[in-house]
Amino acid sequence: MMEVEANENELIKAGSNYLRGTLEQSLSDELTGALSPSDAQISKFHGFYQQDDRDLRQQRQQQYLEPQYSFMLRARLPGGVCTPRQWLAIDSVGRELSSGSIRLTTRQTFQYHGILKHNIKPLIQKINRVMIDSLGGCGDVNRNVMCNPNPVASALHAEVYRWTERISEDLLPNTRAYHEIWLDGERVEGEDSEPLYGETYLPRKFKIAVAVPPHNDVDVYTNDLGFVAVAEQEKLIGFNVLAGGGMGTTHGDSTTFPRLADELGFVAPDQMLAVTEAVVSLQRDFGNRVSRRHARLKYTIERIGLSRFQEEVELRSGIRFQPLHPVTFIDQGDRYGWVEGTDGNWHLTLYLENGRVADAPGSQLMTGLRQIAEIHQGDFRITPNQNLIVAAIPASEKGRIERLAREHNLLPENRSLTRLKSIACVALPTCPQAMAEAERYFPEFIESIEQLAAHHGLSDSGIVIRMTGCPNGCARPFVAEVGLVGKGPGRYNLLLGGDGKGLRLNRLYRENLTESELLTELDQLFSRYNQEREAGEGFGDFTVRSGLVEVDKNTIRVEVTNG
Ligand code: SRM
Ligand code: SF4
Repeated sequence: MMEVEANENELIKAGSNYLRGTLEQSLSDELTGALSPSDAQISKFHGFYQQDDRDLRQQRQQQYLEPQYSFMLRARLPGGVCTPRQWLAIDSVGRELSSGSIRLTTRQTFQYHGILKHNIKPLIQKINRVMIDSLGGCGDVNRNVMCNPNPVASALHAEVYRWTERISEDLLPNTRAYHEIWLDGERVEGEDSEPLYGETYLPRKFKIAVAVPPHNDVDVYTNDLGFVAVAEQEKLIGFNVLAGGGMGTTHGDSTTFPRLADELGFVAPDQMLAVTEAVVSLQRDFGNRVSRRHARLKYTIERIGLSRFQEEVELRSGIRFQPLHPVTFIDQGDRYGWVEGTDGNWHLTLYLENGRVADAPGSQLMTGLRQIAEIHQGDFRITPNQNLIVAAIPASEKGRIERLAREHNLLPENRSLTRLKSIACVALPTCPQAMAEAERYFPEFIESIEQLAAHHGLSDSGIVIRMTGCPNGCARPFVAEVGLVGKGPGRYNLLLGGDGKGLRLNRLYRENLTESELLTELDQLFSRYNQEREAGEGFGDFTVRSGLVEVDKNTIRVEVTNG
């Protein structure tokens, strides 16, 4: 039911006739490259965002031209898994209908940038031919469901992945609008309903991840809803359920904050969907529909209290949480190079800096992946750290795949551990929220860090560094050992104290620093770390132990779950 007071987005959703809005009229309006303002909101549920090239904004304004509008489209790809055939289609679409690159994201899917309005429909139709859609890629619904992708314990991973897919399917919007508008599906009057979401969908985006310990590459505690797989003798027995994580904040607004999810309890695998639906329906009914800034589940839980939230989940799902099972996480990054699964197949994790798959002089990444897809018989898995795994390779094919990967600069070789563990968000020039550079600037920044580390004899210590162009937190900077969060052009907040496992929030150390100020600070910190660290102590742990930052006990999850 609509609340009396509601923000603009709620009214747009309510008036959209289950996400149709006037999208078709907006698409056929040839006078502008843009959509109408309300359709630009509705389009997100269909997986695409209206953007404009920020590098060109001023110039176009001076020429009295409208901004250089184009669209970013984000696909739905549960667990980041796709087949070589699908990859070949993803590649062709990237070349033909977007800006010519593919961007792997921190939630294990891919995006295209620079799509012109008239190319949106052909693009969606093309990916649909290989069974990929973009429904719920963005918008106030469940987003791409993440799942730990590097399957050493092959059978366990396969089972967990199947649950990931089921959650993703279960939470898809029911509306036929996507099929009608993009796939020329039949129009059936009066047939729409949204039994779970309702006609105003959720108050805000909703994110789910499933982790398979001991790896926390999905940063499970940063999700609205998290599942931690518990196995006995490599057989799945259930999940620890977590709720209320999130990263996004607003500079200068202390009512917004990053938050790690709380642990609710343990459930059996076949109880997972009921618990998921209960949490989603609770957020639908209790989430803040007045202030979008405070609309995520983390604020709902803070407002109604964890114990009431937990009771409501139990009541709605008809499931009583059992005590948590102890689990241990050891890292939050990707495991590069070759890994052998228990089924005898091999998996090769490639390195794609900040997830950008493109061809450039001397670095034909996109072509390399295409050539691998042409011969590969297993599948591909996009990782939560913007990389790609060539998965399920028989031993006999290892040589051929590795040769292609090496020829095209796709292997992690010759990169520092810190570079391999670090990520940055998209930011400029496409992201409308960016206050500072991230993806474009990060490689150069890491080079300076590598020099500093070498100077202090720290070349071997892989530090998790994450940079974002604003405090929305798309590269999950608040669980990094070093978080760099854009504050303004060329300026960043420096946060320290993550544990390298995604189980502890970091803390603000210095504010609004320029690059040279950042490097001066890090120079001093590295010097102390080199001299004062204890054996085996990570950089984040060192900054906390030595009192450089004070970490609030509520922002640590390690004590509860470590077995
Ligand atoms: Fe994000 C908004 C990119 C993962 C928190 N995010 C955006 C937009 C769409 C900007 C906008 O509002 O118009 C960015 C598009 C940039 C571009 O040009 O492509 C954007 N987010 C990304 C991606 C592509 C970053 C990346 O470098 O990979 C990631 C796509 C994920 C996906 O495939 O679904 C991405 N965003 C995240 C994550 C990480 C995660 O989910 O694990 C977060 C932090 C976790 C969280 O949600 O709390 C995140 N993005 C946000 C927020 C802040 C939400 C909040 O609760 O305050 C926004 C802004 C918003 O929603 O209003 C945002
Ligand atoms: Fe854009 Fe900010 Fe997300 Fe970076 S963190 S992609 S700048 S919204």
